[in-house]
Amino acid sequence: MFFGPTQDERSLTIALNAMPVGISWATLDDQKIVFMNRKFTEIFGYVVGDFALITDWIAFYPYEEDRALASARWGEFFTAPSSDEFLVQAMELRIRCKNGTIKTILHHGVILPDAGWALATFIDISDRKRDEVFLREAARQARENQAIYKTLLDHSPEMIILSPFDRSRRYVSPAVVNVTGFTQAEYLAIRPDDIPHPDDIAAMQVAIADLRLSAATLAFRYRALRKDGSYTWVEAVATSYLDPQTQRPAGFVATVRDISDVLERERALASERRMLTEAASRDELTGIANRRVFNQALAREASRVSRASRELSLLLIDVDHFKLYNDTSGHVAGDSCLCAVAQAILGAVGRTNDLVARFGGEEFVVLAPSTEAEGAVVLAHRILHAVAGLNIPHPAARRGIVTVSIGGTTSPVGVRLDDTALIEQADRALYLAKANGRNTFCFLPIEAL
Ligand code: GH3
Ligand code: MG
Ligand code: MG
Repeated sequence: MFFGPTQDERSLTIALNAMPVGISWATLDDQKIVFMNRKFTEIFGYVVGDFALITDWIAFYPYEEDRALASARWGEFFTAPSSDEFLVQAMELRIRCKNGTIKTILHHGVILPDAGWALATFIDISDRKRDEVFLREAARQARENQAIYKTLLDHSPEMIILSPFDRSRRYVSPAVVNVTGFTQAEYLAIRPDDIPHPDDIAAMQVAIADLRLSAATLAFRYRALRKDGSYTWVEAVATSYLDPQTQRPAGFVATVRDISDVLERERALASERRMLTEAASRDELTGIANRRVFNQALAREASRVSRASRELSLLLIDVDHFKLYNDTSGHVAGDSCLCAVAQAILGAVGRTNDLVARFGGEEFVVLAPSTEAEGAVVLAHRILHAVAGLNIPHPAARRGIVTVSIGGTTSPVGVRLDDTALIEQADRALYLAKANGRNTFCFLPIEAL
């Protein structure tokens, strides 16, 4: 009985079984493990009898370095045995349990040579170890992620802003200096409301209010303050992010890029487009509307006249003896003469609804919506006078100056016309005007069918 009196052995067994650490007890003379407390069995699954000798136990250390450590620490006593109590220093070991799993253990020992026994304690620190490894790995991953995010943010050519709605922890990426000229610190020191141009604040606040209301992505343009005090046009694409607890939008992340180049290009394109449409609708020589515009206007007005309450009139104007003018004065003078005639016709036509166009060669047209026959006659005479009033010398003509002849027609209300009917009738009237001696006006109505 190594415990001494029976009563003491029972008490000690109860006491050791109540301990929250695993305890094994061995006798020194025969090197046998004679006792394992309840916790020991709970940790490892082993019971007394699973090992013949203390030294067998070491076979359950799966790692060589742990075996070496345990042998060295315990061996210190055996290499220089003393009669004093010998404490085996704490060590961390991995031990294979009866069911094959490996546990990490904090292991102490005490040898009492006088009494002839050795006691070993085992604290299972597997969970703590696992947590430590997990935490270390999590911390490593967090550091790695942080490095990745930082690289992304630092090298993004677009300026990235993080802006919580409570205005705490605002962030701006280094590209802020490219867009605004401000450094990150300078930019963050500016009140958010002082960054957009005063005229853009209202629109921006509306966008931010929308982001605050629901998780969304919005794009908006504004003029952003630059360090030199000027403003540059930028486009922000902002997405709200949610508070993980409340699941409500807590702020927004925005990428902001300078779009002054883009706007410049858009403006240039728009003005080019305007110029092109204008060029496509203008007669190159005289600058007044061309045949294309006239055709469109005629188609539109002819289809409307059947529903309209007023007539549609058309005047066809042809310069008299213009071939002779070219022959005597030259083509260059002919061109300027056509320009002058075009301007005279334009000046004679008062109403903005009336369209004056070059029909082709030395022929012009006036399309006059809501103009009845009487009105067309008045208009024609005004044009005759205006052209004659130019007093452009035309030695080969009977009157000695450039004149025009005009054929006019008017469609009655409620008649459905095809586009060419008016032109053909005006052309007939023009022919009559020529036949009547030129510098005159002839009118042929379109009879209601
Ligand atoms: P009429 O009084 O019968 O109309 O005689 P006209 O000589 O005016 O008639 P015609 O149709 O025979 O001649 C038209 C001339 O207009 C022929 C052409 O050389 C000239 N012409 C047409 N377009 C232009 C132009 O753009 N510039 C110049 N300089 N002349 C043009
Ligand atoms: Mg002609
Ligand atoms: Mg002519």
